[in-house]
Amino acid sequence: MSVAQEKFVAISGGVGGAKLCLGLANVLTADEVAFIVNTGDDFEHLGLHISPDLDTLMYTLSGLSNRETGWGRQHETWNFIGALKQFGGETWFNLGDKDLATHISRTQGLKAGATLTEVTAALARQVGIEHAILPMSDDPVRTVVHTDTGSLAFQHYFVRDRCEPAVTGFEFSGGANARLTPEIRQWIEDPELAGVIICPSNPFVSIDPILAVTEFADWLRSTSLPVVAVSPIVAGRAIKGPSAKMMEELGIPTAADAVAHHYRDIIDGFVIDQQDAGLADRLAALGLETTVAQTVMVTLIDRVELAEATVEFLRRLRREK
Ligand code: FO1
Repeated sequence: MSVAQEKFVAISGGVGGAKLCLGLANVLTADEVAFIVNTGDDFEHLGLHISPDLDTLMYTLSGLSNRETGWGRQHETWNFIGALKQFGGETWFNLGDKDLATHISRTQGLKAGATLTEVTAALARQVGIEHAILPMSDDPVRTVVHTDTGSLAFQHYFVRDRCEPAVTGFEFSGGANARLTPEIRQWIEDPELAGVIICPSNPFVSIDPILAVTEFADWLRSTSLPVVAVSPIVAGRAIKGPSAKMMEELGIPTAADAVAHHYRDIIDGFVIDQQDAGLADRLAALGLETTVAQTVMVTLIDRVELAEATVEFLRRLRREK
């Protein structure tokens, strides 16, 4: 008889989300938490299938990540991209020599007929990760960024054009037909599942693509389990990345409660930073439970403590349901 366990799933994309996932991986075992990750940033580049958010989480959980950028590997060298430049190749997307091995291994696995979930599991295992890193779907979903100067593939917007164009909207092509994977289904149908965490990722280009997988969004909206989100906005600013800039361009107030409003039909609770404690009343008006924590994660302890506070919040909501 297995000891009755509580299991959780966390949905994440980008560098900010990966920080909380690292905290959760330090608080919960591989049987207790799984990470459902955005693949809307994926693209074919130089003949390789590149999955940036899967790699950011893999490198973060394994301790291999570049601490300054949050993406790519530490102790990286750039001989390949330097040589490619000499041949006039595309060098706007910086591929480090060690990082290249990840993309080549993934591309070979996919070409051999493995699913993105299977390839990701093999790579993660080979760098010593026990927790499940689950792509949101094995079917392609691609984030398209609509801007005042036209539509852009995500990496063209984010890296090549450095998030400069003003966004007018987003599209997640393939989302409607993208199926949930058996691996995710196993976690969300597990009777021991106790709650869902939306990590402090960019709501528009890291979380919304995951919600574009219709089967998953339908389950999130219908589950009686508590769902909480951790605000990616603190005191009107994004910790990292273009979340606040996008909100301004979309005419949305750059405030934590505006993010809660964005998630209003799927969340029961919202985690805000101490600096935003004054927003608790506005969140209550949205019908949301709120908990105040330090959501700015600088150290590993910050990551662990935010993870603990978030899990405790879910437990409280579960008891109150
Ligand atoms: N982000 C950049 O801003 N510049 C880059 O040159 C870059 C290269 C890169 C290579 C591999 C990888 O996995 C991620 C990379 N990223 C880069 C981050 C990438 O754009 C991600 O999509 C963002 O982290 C947003 O999720």
